[in-house]
This record gives sequence, C-alpha cells and structure tokens, in this order.
Amino acid sequence: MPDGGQTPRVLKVDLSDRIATVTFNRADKRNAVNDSFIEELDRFFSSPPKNVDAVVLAGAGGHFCAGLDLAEHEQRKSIDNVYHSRNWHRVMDQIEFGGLPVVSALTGAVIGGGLEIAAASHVRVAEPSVRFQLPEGLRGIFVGGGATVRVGRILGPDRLREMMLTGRSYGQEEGLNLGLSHYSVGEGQALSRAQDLARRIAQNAEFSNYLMIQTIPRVANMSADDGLFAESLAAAMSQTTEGAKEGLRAFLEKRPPRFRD
Ligand code: 1HE
Repeated sequence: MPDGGQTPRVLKVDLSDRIATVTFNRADKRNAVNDSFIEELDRFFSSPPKNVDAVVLAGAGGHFCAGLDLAEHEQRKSIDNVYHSRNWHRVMDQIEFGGLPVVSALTGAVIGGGLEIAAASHVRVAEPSVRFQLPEGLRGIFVGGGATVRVGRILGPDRLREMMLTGRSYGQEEGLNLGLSHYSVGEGQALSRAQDLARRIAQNAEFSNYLMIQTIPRVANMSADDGLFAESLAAAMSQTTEGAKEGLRAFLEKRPPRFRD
C-alpha cells in the first residue's frame, strides 16, 4: 500500500468479525482502475491480513467500478500492452485463487475491468442500480483482464460475443438470470447482504472453502474422467481434516459445528 497515510489509498480496508471489507475509493472517477488500484489489489490479495476468513468488495459513491482508467491509460508498444494485460490476469487470479472467499456488492457501473473483477469474485450481490457492460468495442480496444475466460464461463462464448459486439448493458434482473449476479437486493442493501453472506461462508470449515474455490473451476477445465478423479482426491483430503471431525461430530451431537476459535 502507499506510504504512511500521505498518499490517499485507492482501497479502504475495514476489518470486522474476521471479514475484510475492501472498498474501491475513487468515487470521483467512478472507481476506474489505474495502476495504483491494481497494485493495491495485488498487495491485499497476495498477503491478506492473517485474521480474515472472507473478503467483501464494494465501490464507494454508488458505483462498483467503471473499468480501466481511460484517462491514465498510457499509449504503449504492443508488447507492453500484453504485459499490462498479463499483470491484470495475475491480480484477478489472486482474487479468484488467493484462498479467501470473496463476495462482491455490486452497484451502478460494473463495467469493463469492473465486470472482470466481479467475475473473479465467488459470490455476487446486485442492487437495482447495477449496470453490467463490456464497452471495449466502443473504446476501440478489447477486454484484457480475463473477461474472455471468466465472463465467458458465466455467459458462454456466444452471449459474451454478442454482448461485446453490441455494447449492450444488462440490469439487475437480467444479470441475475444470466448468472452475472447470484442475489438481487433493494437499493442500499448490497453491502450488508454481502457482509452477511461473507460471515455465513466464514462459518464453514476453512479447508472445505479452500477446496470449493480451488477445485470447482479447475475441474471445469478437465475431462469428466480427470475431473472425477480430482474430486475423489479432494474429498479424501477433506475427510482427514480436523474440520471433518468437528463437522461430523457436531451433526451427531445435534449442535452447530464450530470450525474456528
Ligand atoms: C472515468 C472512467 C474511466 C468515469 N476512466 N475516468 N470503462 C468505460 O468505458 C466506462 C466509462 N465510464 C462511463 O461510462 C461513465 O462514466 C459511468 C457510466 C461509469 C458513470 O457515468 P456518470 O454520468 O455517473 O459519471 P461521469 O460524469 O461519466 O464520470 C465522472 C468522472 O469519472 C469523469 O471525470 P471528470 O474529471 O470529468 O469529473 C469521468 O471522466 C470519470 N470516469 N469512468 C477514466 N473508465 C484490462 S482491460 C479492461 C478494459 C476496460 O475496462 S474498458 C471499459 C472502460
């Protein structure tokens, strides 16, 4: 993160109940993603606070994120643009596979790179104001933060191509039906619902959450035969953990499990 409080941080991090709420804090620029934003996301997800079991992502000022900062984006040589995109991929991978469950609270613009960040998160809650869009065609560019894979995984390649060719945007109800979000809530409720869901997820055994996050998207890239074998290995590993002992014991003792101190 930038030094001792002198530079305003793009990300504001609040810790409560072992949940980290990470707020994108560039409301005047609709939380557009500049290099500092990406660096701070990278630092947070590469080395999250130790006492955190789940993360909530939200945007300040009524918008989640308006995507790549088009004003600060430099004109570079082609090869440097490849490295720039590969760096975004690395950071989005940290969000998806860093090990912590990530819930996003979606309001207003979830556009371009903002949709790529949302698609790297595991659970998505949207308010009526939400607007999902990939307007890269209108800007003369192409997605570079993982949308072909992660948004394609949600929508399928055919619908993703149509969405990008026409530059259309989807609202709350269509987004829910398409899987861009998992929950629809009323105005002003996305953050609190996302935090409730994060607390609920954090009650699961840590290793079970880890296996869900790591195994399911990887199995989707395998043949069914390989996927079933990987599933058996994950199941066998989970069953040797303290979490499995506690989960099974709690069920038989007719009480809620206690997986964390
Ligand atoms: C920005 C950006 C931005 C807003 N980069 N400055 N993303 C886009 O193509 C989305 C572009 N933004 C918009 O369509 C609209 O700004 C919004 C729908 C998000 C919000 O509209 P509105 O009317 O609330 O705000 P505004 O007046 O348009 O913007 C307020 C300020 O934020 C204004 O700056 P100001 O100095 O004139 O006050 C805007 O310029 C600024 N702003 N969005 C820079 N994106 C790794 S590849 C990923 C590729 C992409 O993400 S492409 C998609 C880029």
